[in-house]
Amino acid sequence: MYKLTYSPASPYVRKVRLAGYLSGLNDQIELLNPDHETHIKMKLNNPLGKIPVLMTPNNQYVFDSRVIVELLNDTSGKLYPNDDNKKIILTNAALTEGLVDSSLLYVYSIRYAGDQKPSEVWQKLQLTKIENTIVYLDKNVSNDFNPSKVYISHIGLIVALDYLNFRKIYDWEMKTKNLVAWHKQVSASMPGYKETYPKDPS
Ligand SMILES: N[C@@H](CCC(=O)N[C@@H](CS)C(=O)NCC(=O)O)C(=O)O
Repeated sequence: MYKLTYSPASPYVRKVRLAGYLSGLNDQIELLNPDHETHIKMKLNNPLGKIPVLMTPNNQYVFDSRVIVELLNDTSGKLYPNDDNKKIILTNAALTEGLVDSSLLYVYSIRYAGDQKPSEVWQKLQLTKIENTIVYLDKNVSNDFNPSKVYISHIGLIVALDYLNFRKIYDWEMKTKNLVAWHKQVSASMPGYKETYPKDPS
């Protein structure tokens, strides 16, 4: 069995879980809650103190989420093709990762402001990156979605869009007809979509 540090709200953990579903490896991934002794040990193995960390069946620790995705792809070959499209798909996935990074930096600007007011300059910087990326994606998202060709770039975008809604950071659905249609279609055919939808820890 693989072991994965779990949090129901983490977009990076969700990405790995969806990659597990798409790889057909979900049944082999045990989710460990934050208070689980092994979760704590695994997290300590990443000096950055971040999740996700994956423990392989031969007890190797792997992070971050991008490397875990690579590992799952090495095992399944299902997350990106090994041809000329690989770089395009990984570049698209990197863009969605940046969307999540900016979203999390926005959330942390509030969470870790202590008794200070969050920096408006910082928040505006992140919101501008988010807005520019959403406008770009609405223009460039493909309208001829093929359900048999779901890759890590699709997972990344679904995770990023749902996280924006979950944390109410930016209303991306307001002016993006293409992206809204894309989300509807892709989420309906993505294995594990509902099971992994973000929620606050209970
Ligand atoms: N680049 C990392 C980012 C992981 C990350 O930032 N995870 C968040 C949870 S969603 C975290 O652990 N935050 C705690 C911290 O930054 O100290 C990845 O792709 O795994």
